[in-house]
Amino acid sequence: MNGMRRGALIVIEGVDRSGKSTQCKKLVDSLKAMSVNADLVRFPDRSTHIGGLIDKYLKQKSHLCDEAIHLMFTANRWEKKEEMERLLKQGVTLVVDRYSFSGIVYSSIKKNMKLHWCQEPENGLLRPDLVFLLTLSENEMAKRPNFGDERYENTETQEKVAKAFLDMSREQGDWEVVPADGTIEDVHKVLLERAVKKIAEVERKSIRN
Ligand code: 2DT
Ligand code: MG
Repeated sequence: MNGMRRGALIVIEGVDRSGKSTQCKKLVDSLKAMSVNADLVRFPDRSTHIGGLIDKYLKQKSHLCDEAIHLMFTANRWEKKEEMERLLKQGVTLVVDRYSFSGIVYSSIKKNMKLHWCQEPENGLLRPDLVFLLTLSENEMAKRPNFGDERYENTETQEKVAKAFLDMSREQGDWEVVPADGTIEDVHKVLLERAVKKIAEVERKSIRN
């Protein structure tokens, strides 16, 4: 990498309303304020052609079988891989709002969808350096009931998603489970501290697949 420092790939995962999007934005803003080159990425990226099909599906304006929509979400990550890799190599740290883990979790909780089958097409995408899983207590989840009317925005799905994320976190390195019941600022402080450490730790290492 002849002296160039690469950016870190940092993912934030969690159930709906756990504060992912807020935390992603704050993390990027704070990193920038510290003169760290950083950018926000979010999945699904609804701005691409594939993303448009995903958007219609989520808004319940179209129906797709579980396998087909799963592969669309994955394809939506594959189509961004090259650009993400280029940015990382240029030294830009990417803070990613949902990634493969949302893809695997939201699909594999469906009837007849096997975890292994869901995992397979994700292999070969860029591997994150750090994954934050924001968790909510049951009590706090019940206090944030403002669901929208997209698919998956219901209590039953969210409970399954929360459990599946926790199961997944036990099998992976590079994951930090962060209780997110607290204030936006408290959670932000934890994420920023861990992210800054990780950015320094990986800047001379190669990007992982
Ligand atoms: P947002 O509310 O964050 O826009 O997400 N989802 C997301 C999947 O089912 N598979 C995926 O690969 C990704 C990234 C989670 C919209 C919904 O899309 C789900 C919630
Ligand atoms: Mg949502």
